[in-house]
Amino acid sequence: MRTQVGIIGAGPSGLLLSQLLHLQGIDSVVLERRSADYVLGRIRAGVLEQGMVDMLRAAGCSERMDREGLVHDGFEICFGENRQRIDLKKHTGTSVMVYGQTELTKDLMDAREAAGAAVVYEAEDVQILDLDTDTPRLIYQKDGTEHEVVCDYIAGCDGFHGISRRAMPESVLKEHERVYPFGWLGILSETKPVADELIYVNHWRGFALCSMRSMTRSRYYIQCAFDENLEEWTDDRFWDELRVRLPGEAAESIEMGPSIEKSIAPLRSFVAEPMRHGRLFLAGDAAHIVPPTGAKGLNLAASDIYFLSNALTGFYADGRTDLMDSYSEKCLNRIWKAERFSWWMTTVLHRFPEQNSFDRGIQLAELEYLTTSEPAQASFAENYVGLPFE
Ligand code: FAS
Ligand code: PHB
Repeated sequence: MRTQVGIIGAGPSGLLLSQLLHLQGIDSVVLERRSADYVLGRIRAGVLEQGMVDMLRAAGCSERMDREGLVHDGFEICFGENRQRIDLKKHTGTSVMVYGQTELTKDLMDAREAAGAAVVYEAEDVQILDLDTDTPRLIYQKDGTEHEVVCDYIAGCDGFHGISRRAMPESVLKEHERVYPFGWLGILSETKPVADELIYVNHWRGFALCSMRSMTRSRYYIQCAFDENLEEWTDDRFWDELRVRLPGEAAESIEMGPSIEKSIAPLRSFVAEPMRHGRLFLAGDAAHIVPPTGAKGLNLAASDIYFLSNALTGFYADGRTDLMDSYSEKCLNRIWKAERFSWWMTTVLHRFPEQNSFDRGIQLAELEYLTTSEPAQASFAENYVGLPFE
């Protein structure tokens, strides 16, 4: 098979890139090692920055999001007896969209299928070959047969555990990482959300977050040990611990019900540099990971794909290579600012096992300053809604 852009991974990054290239008349093939159902079964992000919303509209995949998504102008931060709303709209003039990653991935899958796109699911043992030539190749196994895709360029959209980052020469690749000593235990339930907006909680027992997917489907998280055993967390135990951590009024009014999904996510900050080597471009989780506290992971994938789709379009439409040359630097400039914000939010809202009384005092001072200073809230808000794609 011959294509212009070979894309590894059919998560949000790979599918969004494929759809945007298609609209510019650029051909791509997407190779995904899992089934479509498996990809859709992963419950992940819930909050979209305006930049991602704009990208989905540009991709022609926003009709259901615009119909079912929830526009949120702010959210609450709670610590001790304090509850403070951060007014995103007032400070930035913009909002965020609550619409699950599962839903937007489904919308992208449907759009690719409607366009007759070459998205190969259950493509096993994908390998990158001849990367240092003008015609790099992807080979993969499917139904017991080896297949080949000859490309001009390869987009590594295969997430943190994918193969594309490992195809970068060790002499070139630099990795930066911080692993946090805790995880997030999350559940999804067909229950009315406890509030109309998100509630982030710093509690002495640990972090908690009240989120949602709709006004009838809630998403809750509590901080847990990084090596927590999911089997030991019955629904009842989860609800009891969540309610201990919530402010009284919320704890009293929360609607509880059976979990329809329950999982533990590890928390890490990670950046791989550079994000381009020759004809290989890394995008999304393949190149960076943030702790989900700041709701940045999926939204960083959006800005990567914005820069990469523009670079590839510039090349095929006008023979430009300057946007390809500046791709990595442009992405990393925005990535590091999101890494900083996500690290800061995680550091301020979570209980660290080794935390001493000074650390706790600093955390409370950070929260006290944020919740009593308008300029501090304005700075926080511009990071939360997403810094510009520039
Ligand atoms: P993805 O990991 O989504 O997709 C990569 C795709 O590549 C996968 O489908 C994978 O199967 C495929 N792949 C991997 N190796 C391959 C190979 N060798 N060959 C072919 N295909 C291969 N972000 C938030 O903003 N908020 C959250 O609450 C949040 N929660 C998260 C919870 C978890 C458990 C995880 C892992 C991430 C979470 N994230 C969250 C971040 C998440 O949303 C990512 O940012 C987002 O999925 C990034 O999308 P992709 O870059 O497409 O990577
Ligand atoms: C979610 O709804 O899954 C969610 C929302 C906000 C976050 C993290 C996760 O910061």
